[in-house]
Amino acid sequence: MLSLALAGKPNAGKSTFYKAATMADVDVGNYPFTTIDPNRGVTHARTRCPCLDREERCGNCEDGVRYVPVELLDVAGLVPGAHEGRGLGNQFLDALTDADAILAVVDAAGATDAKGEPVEVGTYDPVEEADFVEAELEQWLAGIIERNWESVVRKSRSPDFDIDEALTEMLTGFGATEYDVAASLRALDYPEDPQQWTDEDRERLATDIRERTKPIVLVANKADAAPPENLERLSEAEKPVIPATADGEQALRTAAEGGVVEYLPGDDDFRIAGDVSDAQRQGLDTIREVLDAHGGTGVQQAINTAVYDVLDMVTVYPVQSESKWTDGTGEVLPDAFLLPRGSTPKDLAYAVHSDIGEGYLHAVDARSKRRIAEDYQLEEGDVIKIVSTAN
Ligand SMILES: Nc1nc2c(ncn2[C@@H]2O[C@H](COP(=O)(O)OP(=O)(O)O)[C@@H](O)[C@H]2O)c(=O)[nH]1
Ligand SMILES: [Mg+2]
Repeated sequence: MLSLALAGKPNAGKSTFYKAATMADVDVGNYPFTTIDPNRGVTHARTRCPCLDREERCGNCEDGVRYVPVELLDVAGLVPGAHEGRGLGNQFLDALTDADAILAVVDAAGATDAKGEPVEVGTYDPVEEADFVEAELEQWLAGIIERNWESVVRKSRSPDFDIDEALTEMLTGFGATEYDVAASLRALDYPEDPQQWTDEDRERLATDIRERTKPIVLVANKADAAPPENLERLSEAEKPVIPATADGEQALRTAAEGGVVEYLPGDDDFRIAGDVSDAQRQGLDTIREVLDAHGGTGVQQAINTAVYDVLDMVTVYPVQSESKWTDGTGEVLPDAFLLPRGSTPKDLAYAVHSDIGEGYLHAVDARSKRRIAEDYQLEEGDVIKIVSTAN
């Protein structure tokens, strides 16, 4: 499953975001290290269900709104100097190696300082930490490369030395593939001989590998309490920035669960459906201000930005019957897979099951009922029947 990790300093609202996005119970509070072990849960990317192109809803969506499972990790708060082992530094950074992308959460209200200690709003500038997560990650990675360089130099004396191989071996723990390393070495100009590499060469490698393997979406949280000026300045960061209210999302999901409001994660509005007290109404009005200003609470938007924009995934629906869009049991559009754009029907076959992939014969587009080419690039919302010797 695709995996996203929440990162940022203590008290930015990571656990609140996690809890809202997964609706699971975790500790939330004003303690720097409330979350000691990485919390793993399931959240969802939101997309348009293909059943909207048919007469009846499939039963696996909310009236055409489809939620596709994505793993979400809530990791311990990061403090400046984490790459040197400060706070729970190394544990934190280790937890991030599993992630395909990072949601870097900042307290846009500026109600907590660089270490995550509560301060008076307006006395700390959150823009200062807009690049904080990648800086820590890159310095950490640069340290790993530095410490392992001796062994690369040693290996380089062997006649069958291959720099791609040596670096892949070193960086695989960080989630870098052979392909990432090759792309990095191509993008940047390096001395042939590892002994000639400078500290700057190693730092550039760390930066480039981080960009490739851990792209970041900045979540400007506590938008409900943030001066608009902070949000504006944060939005100038060189990565996607999503204003959000994690606790607003949590309140809406809780209210929706209790039947108090009609709201689906990612909606740009909600409707009050039950009895609410004056205090509740006031709370809901504050949340609505964020929705009006930013088109949602930002929680779903941040997840979707990571999945569909930054990681550039498409949602594809394998079926067994191209006429009914069902699986073997008659369920309509039972599964949705997230695959990188550019994936082919055979890639989908492998994602369903390695046996199906190995026995792949051809695929049929369930909309046109036509056979599709082996090199066809799957598109968002494709419904595909795979014909394989294994099914
Ligand atoms: N005003 C406001 N407060 C929030 C929001 N999200 C979280 N908080 C509060 O920020 C504090 C820290 O939240 P928590 O999720 O524990 O932060 P973590 O340390 O990053 O996991 C708690 O008091 C939350 O209620 C938000 O969107 N708006
Ligand atoms: Mg926490």
